[in-house]
Amino acid sequence: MIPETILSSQDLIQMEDKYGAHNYHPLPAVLSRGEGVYVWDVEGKRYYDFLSAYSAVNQGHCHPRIINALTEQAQQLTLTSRAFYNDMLGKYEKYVTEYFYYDKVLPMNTGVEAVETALKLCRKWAYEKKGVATNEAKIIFVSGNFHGRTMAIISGSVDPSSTKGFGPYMPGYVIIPYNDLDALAEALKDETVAGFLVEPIQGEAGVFVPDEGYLKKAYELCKDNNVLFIADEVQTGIARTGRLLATCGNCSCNNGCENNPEVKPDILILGKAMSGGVFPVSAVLANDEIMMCIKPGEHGSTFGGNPLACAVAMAALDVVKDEELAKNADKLGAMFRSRMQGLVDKSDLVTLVRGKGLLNAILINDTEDSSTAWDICMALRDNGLLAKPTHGNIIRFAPPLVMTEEQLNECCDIIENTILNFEV
Ligand code: IF1
Repeated sequence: MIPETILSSQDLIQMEDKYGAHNYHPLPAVLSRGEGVYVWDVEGKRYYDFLSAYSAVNQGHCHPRIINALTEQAQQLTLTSRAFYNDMLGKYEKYVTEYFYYDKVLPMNTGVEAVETALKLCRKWAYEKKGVATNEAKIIFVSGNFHGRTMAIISGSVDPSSTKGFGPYMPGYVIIPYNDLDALAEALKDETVAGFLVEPIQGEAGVFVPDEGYLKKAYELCKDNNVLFIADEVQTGIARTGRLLATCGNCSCNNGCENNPEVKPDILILGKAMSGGVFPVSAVLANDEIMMCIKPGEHGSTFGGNPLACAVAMAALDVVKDEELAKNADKLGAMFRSRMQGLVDKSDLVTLVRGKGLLNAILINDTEDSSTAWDICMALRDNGLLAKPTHGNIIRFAPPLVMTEEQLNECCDIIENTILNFEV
């Protein structure tokens, strides 16, 4: 064992570089502690976290209620597998289905597993209920999507960094442009189409918000054609965009919009903040007509729905409601975009701000292959705020939703000062 005390940030970065696969390119900040909206590096420097582990830490780092649920349950029972019953799963299933207004849940661990699960469920439904001929079912993806990194999921991606060198790909997909209802209507003419998979806001694409009404109309088109509308809310869900789900109506009632949902996905996919970033917890929700198409032995996971995950997820979702995080994200998001709009007016470097709730991005006035956005993120880091560029010239801003107005204003000051003092 190497004694912990002698390892600097530089040592730890070198260690990862030497012993870990090079499948990421992290910003050089080596974090060792987190609390609420803050993280600290190994040298003790404090930062505002504006990534929130890609929206997994909506409830803030190490939320005491969630950590308490974790440690209490960890001393009782952590895993039984689904070969036996346990005293947490049923309680969690009741809790989560009532929370999101679905008949049933299928618990998984990571986001991509939940997306795979949703696609399997959709295919099964196509053969059992819609009457699609064996092995003929198709699923519509949209370009610019990000749903994870397994072989089945990258097969629906158009991003070369996701796909190149990993073929052959899974058949049975149709890829159409995002935010294009005509293309969807056209693709839906094929009667073997079983499902339409979509992110309500595209995260990886650089926080791309579709036109007002796109989701609702897309949903109606799916209904007209007996096609399942599958929402990947792994990133947009759990209050991130200023409502519990991004598919909810245009309000911040924080109660699941059971009365008047803008769109009620036939299959809802959740992950990330289901656990407040404590533990991998994902879920697929659907009503009986769809979910009951999967029978015992046809799908599962050793860790899916384990007692620890159940305890953590219930605490994490309690926090979202009790602390009214959707409302806070809605209010702070509007403040953030208005401050950033001010920056767009003042600086030639920032051309646009977009987003919803606390899922936002700014566009940097430079080419995709320039290092400007990265360099700005390095300067932000030096000034105590962590964010990451995407697509070279976009910076995503997604702080924990437990932020206060005062903290948000301080963060906007940091971003403003950094950018106004930045020299290309
Ligand atoms: C990484 C982005 C975020 C997702 C949606 C499923 C998954 C994700 C809508 C899979 C994952 C991540 C993972 C991440 C980068 C990232 C991301 F930049 F690609 F767009 F969040 F902003 N559906 N998103 O966004 O979930 O299996 O990872 O739990 O590090 O690759 P997972």
